[in-house]
Parts: sequence; structure tokens; C-alpha cells
Amino acid sequence: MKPLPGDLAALAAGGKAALARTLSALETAPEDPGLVGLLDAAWAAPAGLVLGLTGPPGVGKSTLTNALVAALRGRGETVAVIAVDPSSRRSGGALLGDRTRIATDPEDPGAFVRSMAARRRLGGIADITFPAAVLMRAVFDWVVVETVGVGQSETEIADCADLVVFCAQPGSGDALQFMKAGVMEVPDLVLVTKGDLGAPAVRAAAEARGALSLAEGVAPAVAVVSARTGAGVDAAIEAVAALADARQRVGSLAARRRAQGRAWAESRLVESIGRIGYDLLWRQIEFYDTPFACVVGASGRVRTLLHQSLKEA
Ligand SMILES: Nc1nc2c(ncn2[C@@H]2O[C@H](COP(=O)(O)OP(=O)(O)O)[C@@H](O)[C@H]2O)c(=O)[nH]1
Ligand SMILES: [Mg+2]
Repeated sequence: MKPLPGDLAALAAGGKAALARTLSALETAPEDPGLVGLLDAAWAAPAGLVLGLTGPPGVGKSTLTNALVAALRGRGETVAVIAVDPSSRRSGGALLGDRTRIATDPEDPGAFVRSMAARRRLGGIADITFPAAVLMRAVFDWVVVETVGVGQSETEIADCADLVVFCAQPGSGDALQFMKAGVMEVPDLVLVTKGDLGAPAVRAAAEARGALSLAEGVAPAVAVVSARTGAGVDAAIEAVAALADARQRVGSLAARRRAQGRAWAESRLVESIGRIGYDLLWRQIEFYDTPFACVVGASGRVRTLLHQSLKEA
């Protein structure tokens, strides 16, 4: 296999093949020093925006992702997609047989799609979604993460996306009930899908606005889109970009990313060195500039210490 790109410039210059190789290394050699260096470099240079799409299966997330890719490419912007597959121990495969595939032109260097299994955390976001999104964000204008939209994934996406869009289906009030009850984190934008259905979509949007007005803080905007006709897709992109701009100006986007890096590093470390190890070590770890190297470094230290003490015992 060809070596990993040596730095971010090489990752960008290497195109989709270089990105695909780097993403594979995330799964096969997550502690590779070259990979870890690339991750921290990408972490320090976020160029694009990570958009998380959540919503129940069948709501139209994949179809909308296709429409977003087409619209963004039409505007001359580049886009990478992470499709989190609903594989799990329990179901062992796809939940819906007729899942819409996300299709892009393999010849187009500006559009990239990667599927990832929602391993371990049932129905949730793959552990490598976060580092994958960090890598993609350094070389693409947009990163769209389509979740499987069952249970936890709806809140987990908030841990790796810059902005979360919740997709709601005309004629189903369930998710809005969750939101009202505070079960679900409030998204940054709500899109009622399948706007071509007409009145039911308009009604769903009104219901969503009503439900969200009861939530704490500033209620997110609600808009209607149709991936089928393309209506509202450009407006949705503009709404997301405007939100991101506003947050960038006040610094809350950067703050959110820092918190995500810290939370990811903490959860990986607790997994590798345990809660006791983490509680002993965390004060000595400076996560913010190099969260990826920190995780590998701290696990390595603990491994060495344990090894020594076992030999001495
Ligand atoms: N009428 C209409 N149907 C749609 C639209 N978007 C998706 N669908 C249909 O809804 C079903 C589920 O779509 P899919 O994108 O796979 O949903 P996902 O499970 O949320 O990814 C499919 O049969 C789509 O053809 C739309 O804009 N209008
Ligand atoms: Mg889908």
C-alpha cells in the first residue's frame, strides 16, 4: 500500500485516493505516528464545516444528502460525506432494505463518500467518525455526516458535527414530541423533508415551530425542503452557512470544536486506560492543541508503566 500523506498539503494534493488511504489507516493503524500527526495538523486547520444530519430512518436523509452534494458542487464547493451504517450486534446489518445510496461521480475530485459502521455503540456514531470528520474538514468545504437516526446517534452527532440538522417527516409527530420532552438535544436547524407532498409538510413545519418554541433558549429555524424537486435545498445551505458564520464571529464554533476534541480524547482514554488511569493522568494532559497525539501518548505511558510493574512484581 502507498504510504500515508506526509502532511496536510500532501493529503489535499493526493485527492480522494490519499484521503481514502488515510481513513483506512484510522481503522487499521490508529496509533501510526504519521496518521496521528496528520490528525493533529487537520485539527489545527479546520477549513470547512461539518454538518450532521439526523432524523428517523426513512425521513429522507440520504436523498437529501444527495441533493446537498449536487447543490454544493453546483456552487463550486467541495463536499465529503460520511454515511454511518446501521450495523450493530443486534441487527447485524441494515435496518431498512431499501436504503437510498449516496451516489457521487467517481471522476469528480470535489465529492467524496465514505460509509462507516456504527460499531459498538449500538445504532450510534462510529468511534472513528470524529477523527474522520476532522480530516475531511481540513480538505473539503463541507462534510455531511448522515446518521442512522436511531436512539443515541441523535445526541452523539452533536459530539462530532459543527451544526446539527434534524430532519422531520411530514405526518409524524414523534421526534417533535421527543424534542418537546427534552429527550433529544435541540438541533441547530429543523428541515421538514418531502416538501413536494404539499400540505402535510407545511403542517409539519408549523407543528415543529410550535414544539420548538417551548424549548429552552433560542428556537432553531424550521424550513421545508424537497430533495426530490430540489426546492428549499439552496436556502437550507445558506441558512446553515449563515449560522456557522455567526458562530465563528462570536467564537462559539471554535469553543464547540475544542470541547468536542476534549470529550473525544477523554472517552478514548477512559476506554484504553480506564477510569482510574484517566483520573490519575488527566491533569497532566494538555488536550487542546494535539488531542490525537495526547491520547496515543497517554495510553503509551500507561502501557509502559504497567509493563514495568508487571515485570517487577
Ligand atoms: N416524495 C418524496 N419522497 C422522498 C424525498 N426524499 C426521500 N424520499 C423517499 O423517502 C424514502 C426514504 O428516503 P431515504 O433517503 O432513504 O431516507 P433515510 O433513511 O432518512 O436516509 C425513499 O423511498 C425516498 O425515495 C422527497 O423529497 N420527496
Ligand atoms: Mg439513509
